[in-house]
Amino acid sequence: MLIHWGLYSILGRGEWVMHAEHIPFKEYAKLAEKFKPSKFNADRWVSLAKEAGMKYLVLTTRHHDGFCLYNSKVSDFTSVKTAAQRDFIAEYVKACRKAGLKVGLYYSLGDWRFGIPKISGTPAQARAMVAQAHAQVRELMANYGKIDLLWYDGGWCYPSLPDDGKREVARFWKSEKLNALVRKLQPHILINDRSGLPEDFGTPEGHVGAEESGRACESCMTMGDSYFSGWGYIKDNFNFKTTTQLIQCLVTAASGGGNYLLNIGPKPDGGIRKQEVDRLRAIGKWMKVNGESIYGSQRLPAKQACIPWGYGTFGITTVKGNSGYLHFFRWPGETAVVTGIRNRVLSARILGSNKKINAQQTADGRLFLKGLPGKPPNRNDTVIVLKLDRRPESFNYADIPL
Ligand code: FHN
Repeated sequence: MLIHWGLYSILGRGEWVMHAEHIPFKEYAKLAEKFKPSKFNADRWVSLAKEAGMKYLVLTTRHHDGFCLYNSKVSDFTSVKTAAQRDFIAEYVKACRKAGLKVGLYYSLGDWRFGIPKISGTPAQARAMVAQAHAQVRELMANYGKIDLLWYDGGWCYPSLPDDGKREVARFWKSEKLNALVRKLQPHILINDRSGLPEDFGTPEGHVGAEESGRACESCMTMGDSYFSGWGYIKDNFNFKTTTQLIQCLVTAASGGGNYLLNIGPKPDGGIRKQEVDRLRAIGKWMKVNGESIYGSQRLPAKQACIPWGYGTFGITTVKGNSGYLHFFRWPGETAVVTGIRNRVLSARILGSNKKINAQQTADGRLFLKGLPGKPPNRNDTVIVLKLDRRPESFNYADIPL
């Protein structure tokens, strides 16, 4: 679960509202005197993530607007030194650990109060912004116990990144030095790829992507519409993705061996919108039955994956060990035909049922699954698990006597 929450939530027009509406900082900063979230309860946020089957959370410690949800000694623009008088990050990390979930912290390197280098602001302001980033990342890594994931953002500083874009960003933020400090303070931590360095995992945004084989990947996405800056609370935006779409994104990420980081934008009082709660609970209900097809999923080795199983018919496949999980987004009725499987199928059954399915294979690699229910047991995604004779293998097109 990714959570975007801060002063911008009060205005209810997305997390970029200060910049997008050219709100003078002095005017925007007054919001801090109204930020007294009466319904903020970290345990409730964390338990909802757990109910959805999620294994970790990532909460904004500071977004581009500069307002810190934690006790920073190098800024007065924090939730501890203004009306709320609370260290929300301290409450959040405690709740994650109590629930047995991993702790992720989102930190925006960029801070609009210092301008945007090469667009606005002076070199002195740019240097001060870098110094703030190093000091605040040190605070977050040193003062809040074991942190499992550091999710940088806002490293972009340029209107159009020069050819060596990422290296330029890493040079500007002194990211090698910064991340060496992070790993010294938190030796086991995972760092994302948004400080200008590749570090531990890639972060496709707004769509499900994959990194080159062997590199970890985490696709992040809003639950509402994907239009720009839909991560923070938007009061009157009802363009939410359906539960089916969200589950299909989760499955697609898992089919590539990646994670899916799904965002919510809590209301200014700390409450969570019904649209988000309903979808998280529905995902959790599906995960209770089908989680084994997601957790620990691997990716078919690239050389073998030239025919994704059942390509173009029922949906998508996730694999783990000697099992293949056929995710039926479209239900075929009483008989399904699945192509591309090179393995011998030892058994087949619908997850959530103990009833074995009649599975017959032909020499040209087609699998017939017979005696299925006429209607899909789960309209979002019904999963059929195949126990296989060895690690999953696909046919190549050249092998198929078409
Ligand atoms: O500008 C931010 C945006 O507000 C949001 O935080 C997303 C989340 O991945 N990251 C940046 C846009 O890429």
